[in-house]
Amino acid sequence: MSTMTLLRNAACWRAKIPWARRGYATESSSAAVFKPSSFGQPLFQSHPHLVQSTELTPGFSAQEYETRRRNLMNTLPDSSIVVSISGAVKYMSGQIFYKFRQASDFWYLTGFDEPNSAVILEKNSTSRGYRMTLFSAGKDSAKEKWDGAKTGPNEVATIFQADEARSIDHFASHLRSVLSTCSNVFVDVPPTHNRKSAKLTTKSILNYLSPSLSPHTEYDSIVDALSSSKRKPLAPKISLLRAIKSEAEIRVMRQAADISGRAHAKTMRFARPGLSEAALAAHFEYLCSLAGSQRPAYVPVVASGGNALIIHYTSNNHLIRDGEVLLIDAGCEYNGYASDITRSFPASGTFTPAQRDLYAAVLSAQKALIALCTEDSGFGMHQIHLRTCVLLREELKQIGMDVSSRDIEQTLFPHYVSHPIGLDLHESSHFDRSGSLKAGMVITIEPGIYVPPSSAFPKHFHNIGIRIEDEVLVGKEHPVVLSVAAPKEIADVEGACQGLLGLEPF
Ligand SMILES: [Mn+2]
Repeated sequence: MSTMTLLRNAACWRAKIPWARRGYATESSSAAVFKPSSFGQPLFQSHPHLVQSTELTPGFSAQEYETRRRNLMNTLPDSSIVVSISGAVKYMSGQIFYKFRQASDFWYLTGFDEPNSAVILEKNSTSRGYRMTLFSAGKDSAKEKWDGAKTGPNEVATIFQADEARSIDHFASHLRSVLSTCSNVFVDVPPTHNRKSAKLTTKSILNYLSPSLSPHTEYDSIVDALSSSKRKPLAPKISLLRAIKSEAEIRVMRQAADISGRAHAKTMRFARPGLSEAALAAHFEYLCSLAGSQRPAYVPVVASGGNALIIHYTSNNHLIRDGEVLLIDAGCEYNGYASDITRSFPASGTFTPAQRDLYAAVLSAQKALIALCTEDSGFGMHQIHLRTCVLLREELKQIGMDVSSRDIEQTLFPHYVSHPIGLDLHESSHFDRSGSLKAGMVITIEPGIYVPPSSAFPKHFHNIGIRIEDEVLVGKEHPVVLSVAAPKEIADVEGACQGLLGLEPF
């Protein structure tokens, strides 16, 4: 069946059926879909249960990607080109590969979900403002028999709105040809390279893409060209755009937070003494996958009792005991976007008085901090962090724990209170922590208190770790908590643990 026939048939069927539910849809809409797909990623034509007719990738129109590229090119001087490289398939061991995940910046600019790809954007004076060339693996029937289809060059150009789609084999020569005509090349080290130690060279980029990409002499000449003062880092430019979320991004981030928040509530219900922390992690990830999440956004922390004092506790292999607090820091990735939520709850369903006091202290501080997440507050992330230390100290004093600022910063609350979140869990290392918050940013607010078994602190608080983390959309006047589906007030947390919230099964 030709692609055009396929497109027509899919569109025809689409008009006759009720709108498919997102995520784990089971409707008969799939009857119109030809299997296996002839595309390298879900598209409306191949996966109408995931992608709407107006969308390029789930949740996002082709226009959204065009706007991102335009906004980027508008920030660059004349005679600039942008080179962005796809992610690579990574290997667990030998030939055993991990599930592929696209590089975030490349995904942000293109919506193209195949490895072994690259895009070059050349700023020019056309009405579009730039010329886009998308390079990809293309069709290879022998390979596709093993790995599944890749999108063909004609479809790549049309669907992803490139001026030209070419084989990745032509990337080096094309790059070389455009280098001579431009004054600035915005390009980054591939994400698989260590940013601190790796020297930025085109050679590493090309090797990363494919060792057999082009003759060695061509590598060298491109490396020489890019070693000049022409070369500029691309990531800081894209990071400025990614910091402010569009309406579509906010919608998808809210869905991601909803999936994770509901999974937190149900995992509270599922938890009980005697289970392994691993069972809770499995339960959480299962619920997220079932709701349509593609992967966890990070390795979850499921820490019972004193394990919660380890900030990045991910062994998740102890048994849960009666009377402990459980700390779960977990979130899914949904349609490209991370979610990040932490909840602390009683393993047996009811907090002890000491646990309740400590929880209430952290909760009170957390809510006061969320109220500062507005543009009008004039606060920046770093000021919010400083405020956290003051608030936590005040709250602890009220529950009989008189500690110094030094105790707070070095022992009881040793991590930062916030990070931006979006396509990446920690959205950008280029984020200005001292700059004031702007409407449209999404950041986490995650104060915590972790009390070691030290005589410096009251014995009844020993080995309790509490962290409460929400995702907050910064508004001009009001903050919006995206992660509201996860119970947070003490009555709601205990209610969820005891099965009193009336949660639907999935
Ligand atoms: Mn976080």
